[in-house]
Amino acid sequence: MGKNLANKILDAHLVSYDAKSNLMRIRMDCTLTQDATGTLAYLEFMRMGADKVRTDLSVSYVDHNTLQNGFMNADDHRFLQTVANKYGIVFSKPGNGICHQVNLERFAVPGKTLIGSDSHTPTGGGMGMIAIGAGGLDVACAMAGMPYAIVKPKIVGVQLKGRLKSGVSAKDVIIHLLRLLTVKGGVNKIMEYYGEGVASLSVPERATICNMGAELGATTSVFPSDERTREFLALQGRQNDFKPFERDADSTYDEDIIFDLSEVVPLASCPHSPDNVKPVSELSDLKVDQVLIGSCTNSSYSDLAKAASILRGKKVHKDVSLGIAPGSLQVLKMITDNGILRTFLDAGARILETACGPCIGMGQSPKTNAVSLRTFNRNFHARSGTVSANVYLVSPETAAASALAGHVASAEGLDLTAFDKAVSYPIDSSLLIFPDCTGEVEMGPNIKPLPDFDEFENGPAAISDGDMRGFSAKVMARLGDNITTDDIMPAGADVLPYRSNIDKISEFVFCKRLPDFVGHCKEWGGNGVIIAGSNYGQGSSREHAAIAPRYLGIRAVIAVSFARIHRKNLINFGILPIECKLPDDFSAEASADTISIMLNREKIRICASNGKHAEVANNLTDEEYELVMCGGLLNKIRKGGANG
Ligand code: MIC
Ligand code: SF4
Repeated sequence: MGKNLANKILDAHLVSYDAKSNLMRIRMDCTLTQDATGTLAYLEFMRMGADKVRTDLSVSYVDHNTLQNGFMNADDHRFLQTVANKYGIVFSKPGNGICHQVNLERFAVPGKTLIGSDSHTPTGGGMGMIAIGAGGLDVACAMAGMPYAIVKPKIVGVQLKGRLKSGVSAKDVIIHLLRLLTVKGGVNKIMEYYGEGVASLSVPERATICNMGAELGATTSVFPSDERTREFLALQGRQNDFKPFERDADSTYDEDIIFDLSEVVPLASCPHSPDNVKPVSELSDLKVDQVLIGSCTNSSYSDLAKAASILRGKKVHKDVSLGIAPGSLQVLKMITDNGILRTFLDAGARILETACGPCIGMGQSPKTNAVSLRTFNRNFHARSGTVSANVYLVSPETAAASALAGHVASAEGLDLTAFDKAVSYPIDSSLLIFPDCTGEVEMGPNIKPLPDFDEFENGPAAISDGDMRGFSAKVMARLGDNITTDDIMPAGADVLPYRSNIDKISEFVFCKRLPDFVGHCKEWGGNGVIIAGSNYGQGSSREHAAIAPRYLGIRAVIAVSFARIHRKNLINFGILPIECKLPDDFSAEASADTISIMLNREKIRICASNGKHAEVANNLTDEEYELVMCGGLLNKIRKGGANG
C-alpha cells in the first residue's frame, strides 16, 4: 500500500522511532524564530555552546514587537541581529513582514521540514512542508542539530470536493473545521488536505487553512505540492525550489473527513474561542466598532486585493475604525504599485505596519465593550488588550463588507475581481541580512541571563516514601477548561518588552485572569501547583508561560489534558505535567491548601491535607521523566545529555 503525503515527508526525515513511547525523532531542515520568542531561544542556544547553526537554513524574524516604546524592543532587535550574524542565521529586519508570510514568499520549500518558535509555523504546510510550532528551547536544540521528538501523529485525510463560492474564502473553510473538530480536535494529529478541490486553492489560501490548523491543536497541516505550488514559486522567482509532492493514490488515513467546498458559507468565530462558530448570516444585527485586516492568517496580496475590491469607491461606516496591516514588504509594495493602497486610503482605512501588531495586542485595542471583527486566528479573552471587548474572527471579505455596512455583513454576491489583473511580485532582499559569521553578540541591559532551576530532588520541601520522591506544595490556582497561554502569560504592549527578562515578565503571570496570583506565589515563597481542566495551555508556543510560573515556584500542573506545545514547554523547564481529573472537592480553596505530590517511574500520588488522595499512572516517557528529574532540558544538556 502507498503512503500519504505526511508520512512520506516524515519518513524521509525520520531519525528514530520508539514504539514503547510512540515517539518519532525528526530531522529538521530549517528553523524560524520571531523576536518575542527568539530572544530566549537564542539565549538558550548560546548556553548550549554551539559555534554555529547546523540546519540547512535558520531565519530570525522581527515582527511581533515593533512598537519600540522605550529601549527594550530595540535592544532585543540588536541582540537578535548580532546573534544571527555570529551563528549563521538569516536576519529579517523589522518592516520586512510577518514571519510566516515572509517565510512562504522567500524560504519555504516543498518536502522539507521546519520547526519554528511560533505556534503558526504550520503555515508552511501550504507549500507542502511539514512545519511544526514548538517552544524556543526545542528550536534551539534543532539549530544545534538535534532531532525533534513528536508523538507519532495520526494522519487525518481531509478530502476537498468542489470549489468555494464567491464571497466565501479559505478562512471560512478552517473555521468550518474548527466548528466540526473544536480547539482540541487536532491534538497529536496532522491534517492532510487532498482531493479535486485542492487545485482550486492558491498557495496563500492553503497557507491560511494550515495556519489556523494551530487552533485545532494539530501538530501541523499539509497540502500537496502541485501546479499551483509551481505557479506561486515561479511568481516569487524561485521556480528551482519547486518539486512535486503528493500522496500515493492507494494511500489511506487514520481518520477521514470529506467535505464539499461549495457548501461552505461565510462563518465567524465568536467570543472568546475560535471554535465558537456561527454563520455570518446569523450575526447581521451585530453593530461593529472596529475591523482589522491582517495577521499571518490573512495578509497576503490576494486577501488584500479581495478586501480592496469590496471597498473600492465606497466609504467605511462612520462608526467603524478599519485598520489594515499588509503581511510583508512585498505585499505592501504590490498594493502600492497597483492602486490598492489608494483604494484603502480613499475608503478611510488606517494603514498599519507590516507586522503582527494588534493580533498580539500591540496597539489598536478597541473601546470598552467593543465588537471587533478581525481576520486573525485567535480571539481569546483579553488578547486584544481590552478585557471587555468581543472579538469575532472572519475572512477579509466579511471584514471589508462589514466595515462598510457598520454591522456584520457577508460578501456573498459582491464583485471581488477588481484587482485580479496580473501583478508582478517584487523581490526585495534589502531587509534580509545574510550572515557572515563574525562579530560579537550585543546585549542591552534589558536582556537578562536565564534563571537556573533546581533538579527535582534538590528543590524546596522535598519528601520521599520508599522509592517515591516528591515535594509538598500549595495549590496556587484552580482553573477550568481551555486555559490559553494568553491567560497564563499575557502578551501586549506592556508585557512583550520583557520577553528576555524573566524576573520582570513573571510579574504578569495570570494578571488578567487571577490578579492575585503573583502576590500569592511571592508571599508563600514555596512550591506551587496549578489545577486545571482539559486542553491546558492551548494557543501560543511562548515558553514564557512555563518558565515564568516555574520562576514563581510552580512545580506541577494537574490537568485533565494538555495542549501539545505547552506540555513540552512545561517539561523543558522542569514542571511536572500530571494528567488527571481531580474531584472538585479534592482540596480546599486555592492558596489555602497544602498538598503533596510524589512519583516514581510507574505512578504519581497526590495527597491533600484533608486526607483525600489520588493515584495515577506516570505517563511521561523515559526521556520526559529524566528531564523533569533534571529540572529541565538546559540542566540535562549542561550535564552532557542530548535532546531528542
Ligand atoms: C501568538 O500568536 O500568540 C504568538 C504571539 O505568535 C505566539 C508566540 C509568542 O507568544 O510570542 C505563538 O503563536 O506561538
Ligand atoms: Fe503574529 Fe498574530 Fe500570527 Fe502570532 S498569530 S505570528 S501574533 S500575526
